[in-house]
Amino acid sequence: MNPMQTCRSVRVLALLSVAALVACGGRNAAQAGSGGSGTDVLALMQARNLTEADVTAALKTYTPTGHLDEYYTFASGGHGGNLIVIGVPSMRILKYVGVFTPEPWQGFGYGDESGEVLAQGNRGGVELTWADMHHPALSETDGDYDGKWIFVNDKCNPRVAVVDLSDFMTKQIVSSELIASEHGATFVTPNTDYIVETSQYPAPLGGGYAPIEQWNDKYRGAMIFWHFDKVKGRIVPEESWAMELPPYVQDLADAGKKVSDGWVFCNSVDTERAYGGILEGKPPLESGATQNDMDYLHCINWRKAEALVKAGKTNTIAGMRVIPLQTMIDENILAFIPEPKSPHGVDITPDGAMLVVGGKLDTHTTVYDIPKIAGMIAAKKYVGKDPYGVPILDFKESIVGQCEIGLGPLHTVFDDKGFAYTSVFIETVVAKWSLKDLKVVQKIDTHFNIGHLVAAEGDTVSPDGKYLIAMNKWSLDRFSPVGPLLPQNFQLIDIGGEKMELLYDMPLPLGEPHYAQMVKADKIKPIDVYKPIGMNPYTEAVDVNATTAGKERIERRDDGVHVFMTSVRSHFSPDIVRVKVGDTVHLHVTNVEQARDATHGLAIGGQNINVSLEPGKHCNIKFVVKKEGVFPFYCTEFCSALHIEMAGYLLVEPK
Ligand code: RUQ
Ligand code: CUA
Repeated sequence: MNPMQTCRSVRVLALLSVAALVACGGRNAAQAGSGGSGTDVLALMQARNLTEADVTAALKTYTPTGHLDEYYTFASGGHGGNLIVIGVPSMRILKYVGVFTPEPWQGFGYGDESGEVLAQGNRGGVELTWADMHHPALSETDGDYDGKWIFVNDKCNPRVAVVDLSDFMTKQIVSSELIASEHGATFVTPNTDYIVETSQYPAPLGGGYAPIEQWNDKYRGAMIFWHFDKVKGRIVPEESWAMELPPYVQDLADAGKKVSDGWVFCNSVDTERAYGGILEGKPPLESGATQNDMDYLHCINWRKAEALVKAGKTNTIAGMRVIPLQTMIDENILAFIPEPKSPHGVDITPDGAMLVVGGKLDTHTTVYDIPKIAGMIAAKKYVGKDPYGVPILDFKESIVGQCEIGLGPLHTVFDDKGFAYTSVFIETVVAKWSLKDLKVVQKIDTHFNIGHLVAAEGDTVSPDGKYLIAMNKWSLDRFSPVGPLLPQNFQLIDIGGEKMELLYDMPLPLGEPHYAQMVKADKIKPIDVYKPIGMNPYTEAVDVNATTAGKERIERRDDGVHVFMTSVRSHFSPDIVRVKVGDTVHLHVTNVEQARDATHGLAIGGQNINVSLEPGKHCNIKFVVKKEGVFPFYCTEFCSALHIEMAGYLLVEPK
């Protein structure tokens, strides 16, 4: 060991003895500092080739058994169509929540009413079992996360889902045929009145066909404002509305807050209105859409738009009330501002006064001055019009300035000390910069090719400035190889100190997650068990078919055989169910347990049925028995020593 290492090791020892001192309340400080354990740590460090920085990072993230995490991170599950719940700083995965995709462990989509929720997401009569989830958004009150719901989107088949954080279950999926794809979703207005969903690739509004050569006239974008009812905890499609936008490829969006409350901003690419056609002698979209130096930042006064909807100034397309583009222009609701080449992220500062745009092919982040923009729009200080007549503000007049950040800035999040953190894709770093003078103060390498990033409460009115996760697209040599398809790499970074410090690499072997939300753990208050017994999570009331112990029965009715069943460690009652081929079986199962974690599962062979019965939960399962036979059913959760014995028979007799 060289003297340098010795010196470092002594410091680590000191660090460890402080940690030990804290841990044992100072009682055995002397032993902890000088005993055998210290020497073991040094040996361990050497054996595992760990540096002092490694040990410090370990101390900042290691979470002993029984200790809970400080934050929850809700990450999109990308192509998995599910939501991933991760504890921070431990980076332990706590749950996958089935959203757009069946999830067998939760019984989501395998027999009970969850199938109806999933089916709400079918479009045009096509059953969809995957999604491209991008941007989860937590519900907000006054611009701060309130921990009640989280909304997620599907970019490919434009849909929005509501996940209830009281039981971490998907309660609703909505979708409109108005648009054919989306990306600027989901973003909530500061009091969760609306969940914003913006189209991405233009198409004829409401579906249907138009030749692509008629792009300029027949293809359009749109922004949907899904109204959220906070009492019911559901989106109300009838109270939702949309606005027509020109056929530029609209990208990310963000809702104003505080001084900018009432505004929504949205990026676009492809002001050239290129649409590809490689074999038809046209440039591919990637080059066709990047001819111009500037694209258009859309500034939308949604409060004014809402008033127009109430005044009935809408057309109805695919069942959705839509404000026509011309009305948007006439009423001064939509204005454009040039924004540097191929913009991507648009992120509003915690005070609501500034807007940061990252240009994928630019070396700057551009910072816009929202109150000034609002003033210029009110005064109609426009310098031009786009081909559709949308007024344009002057670029230089609209900005505070630009920060020289590096090649390929994408997304920006904030801390509580006036700093912004931008993911820089091509340079593959997180750049920390000051909102005061727009100067970079530090860059930290990511491994590799960072896409989105998330900071603790980093897109609210009061960021915490503690942790940041770089959500990297590539992981190359970071993990043991698993074939050509590699996991994503979530890198936890400490942003609490003056310098950013890398703490932990977490492989995420599922889909390509795009964005996440990180919320203080004490804001999330899930229930322990369903109470009272017999609760149906979808109606949020005791189910009319809920059964109590002693009332179990089988009734043959006109619409089929109704089985009123209970589950309790370690049996189902009834445990023998006799039906005939062709019968419709209605299984009404109540888990009458109230002990925390006493979950049972109910799987029936040959029927594609597996439901999850958390304590107190009631499930209604309906299926038709198609062939005669003997079908064992059993519990799929190891609930007790006699779990294997928690079984029964579905006996299907011939007709
Ligand atoms: S967003 S990084 Cu940038 Cu949908 Cu994917
Ligand atoms: Cu109930 Cu296993």
